[in-house]
Amino acid sequence: MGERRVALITGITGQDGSYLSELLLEESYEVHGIVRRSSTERFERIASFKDRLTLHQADLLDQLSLVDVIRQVRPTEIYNLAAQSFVPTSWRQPLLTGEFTALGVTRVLEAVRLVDPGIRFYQASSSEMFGNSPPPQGERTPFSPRSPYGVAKVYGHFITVNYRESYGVFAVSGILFNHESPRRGKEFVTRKVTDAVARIKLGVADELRLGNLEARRDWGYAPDYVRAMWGMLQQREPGDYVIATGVQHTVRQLVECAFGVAGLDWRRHVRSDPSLIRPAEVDSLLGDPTRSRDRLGWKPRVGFEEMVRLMVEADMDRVAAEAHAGARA
Ligand code: F7E
Repeated sequence: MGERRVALITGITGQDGSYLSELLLEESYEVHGIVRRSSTERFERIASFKDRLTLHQADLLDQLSLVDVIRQVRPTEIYNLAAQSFVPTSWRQPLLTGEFTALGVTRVLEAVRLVDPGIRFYQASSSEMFGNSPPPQGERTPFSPRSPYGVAKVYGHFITVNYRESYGVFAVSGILFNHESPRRGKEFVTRKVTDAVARIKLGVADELRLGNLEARRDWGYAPDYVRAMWGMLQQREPGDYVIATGVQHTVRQLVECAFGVAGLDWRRHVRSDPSLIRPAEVDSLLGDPTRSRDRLGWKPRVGFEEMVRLMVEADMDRVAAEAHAGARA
């Protein structure tokens, strides 16, 4: 019998949770996930392998529910990926964002401390914490968040570091820059653009409304990034790591690239919409992945252009299938 490898993932139905589950199943883990009860359940990202997972109802807002699940599952690793993760929503619901994205981390860590401080803990931290700090941003760059989401993530980061220092928990904070895929939610700019390109190309839409085209981001491919999460928990010592490609593009370049894949001229379709401009913007994110390369041996495999092409193609296939199903109905 090998060593027991049991993972518990919060946010398992999200983009990263779904890719991480697949990776851990390949690595022969027993994979458990926490899902919030909801009258409209959304399992499409994990549907094709849901029978290989064990899902538990619990909530980051409910301390005892977390203690109960951790007692029952007795995981060896916990990945805290659940959060209110859409930046614009954090201005509309700053308190709820703080409850999930900030205090939720403490609730999971408290449950770990109570049930078994030997559980290894991964916290999904974010490049949004750097905010206004000039690029390139690395592990030593000061935080200067620009949204209630960014502020909440800074809390999550420091409470993770604090449980490591106070209680000796193997707790790590992965500071991940933007990471995208065909499973990305359609509210985020990459997927919003690739979905619109597919719909415009297939004649079911004509226009795409966007906010700030000059913002710069370091966009990577989500399946590459979940490998780094796992790698952080396999180290001898806990630590914090920036995960990024080290390459930056503007939103405008993203738009050009995605429309280009479909042979479309973006200027004929993209309109600017002032209501999509944020109250405070993060202008320029560019990560320095030196530490993760040197210590984790981590490198991204899929670059920006290839990722955008994969996303446009996946959306074209999906929109075409939907149109076909609609025509038959
Ligand atoms: O925006 C600009 C927008 O919403 C990227 C989350 O995963 O990554 C993500 O946060 C940029 C911003 O991601 C639209 O102003 C222009 O400058 O795709 P986004 P984000 O805010 O960078 C970090 C690492 C996280 O942790 C977050 O959870 O694109 N932009 N026009 C637009 N953005 C959106 N969403 N929609 C637009 O129409």
